[in-house]
Amino acid sequence: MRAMPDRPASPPAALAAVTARQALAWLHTARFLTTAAQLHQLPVSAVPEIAFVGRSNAGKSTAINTLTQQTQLAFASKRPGRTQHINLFALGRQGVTDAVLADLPGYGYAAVPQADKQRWQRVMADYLLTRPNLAGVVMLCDPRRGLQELDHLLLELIRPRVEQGLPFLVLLTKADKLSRSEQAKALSLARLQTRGGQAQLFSALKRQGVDAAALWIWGRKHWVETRLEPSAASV
Ligand SMILES: Nc1nc2c(ncn2[C@@H]2O[C@H](COP(=O)(O)OP(=O)(O)OP(=O)(O)O)[C@@H](O)[C@H]2O)c(=O)[nH]1
Ligand SMILES: [Mg+2]
Repeated sequence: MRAMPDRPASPPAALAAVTARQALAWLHTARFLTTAAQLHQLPVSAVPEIAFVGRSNAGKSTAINTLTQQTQLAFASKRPGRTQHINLFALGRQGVTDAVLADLPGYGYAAVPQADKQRWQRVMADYLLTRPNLAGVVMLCDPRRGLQELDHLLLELIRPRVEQGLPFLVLLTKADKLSRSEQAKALSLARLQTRGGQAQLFSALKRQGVDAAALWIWGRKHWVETRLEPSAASV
């Protein structure tokens, strides 16, 4: 029988030792990389990419701005449907890109023409199913609305990739608008609905859940490194 490659069973020590402060300092290096209306316009890349998905107005762009501690990196707006392209942001020091954040257009905004909606849903589905360097998906959900039909469709769509190990996190945004007991209820419901998946509360306004989300994103960078380069991780 062939010997199993010598892979670390638990996260490498370097990852365990990282503090939220370090993860946030790394996220602060974010800069605009590119924007694409269609999948084939995205650069081919081996760098781990973490996608932010969710209904229009859920708070994706605001979460990216909060996590990167930049006020206007991603375009956040009171008007739903503002993010209409896939916007990529590069992370890494000294001009070296070691991860990418992807801000995806929100779905479910009623005022968008049906044909545009369908085209976007197709682009997003293709992106989530085929992007080879996808290293994590953060689904943002306003807990006052809860996970809705399109969120469930998206969950079903990516379930096979999640079952194969693609990390997935639900961020319940705008937590500042809920009481403590409403927060607890929303959290347990989201965990139930994602069948025990990872979910946490997040508020850009109160900076709630920011450290944990930053550490989760940092972990995705490492996760791909250890999976793509097991021999490098064991030397
Ligand atoms: N109170 C509160 N409001 C928030 C929070 N996060 C986002 N918002 C508000 O929610 C609205 C929508 O936020 P965006 O970040 O633009 O939402 P989006 O998901 O990127 O929306 P699309 O680009 O349309 O898909 C804005 O008015 C934000 O100020 C939060 O944590 N607390
Ligand atoms: Mg947006």
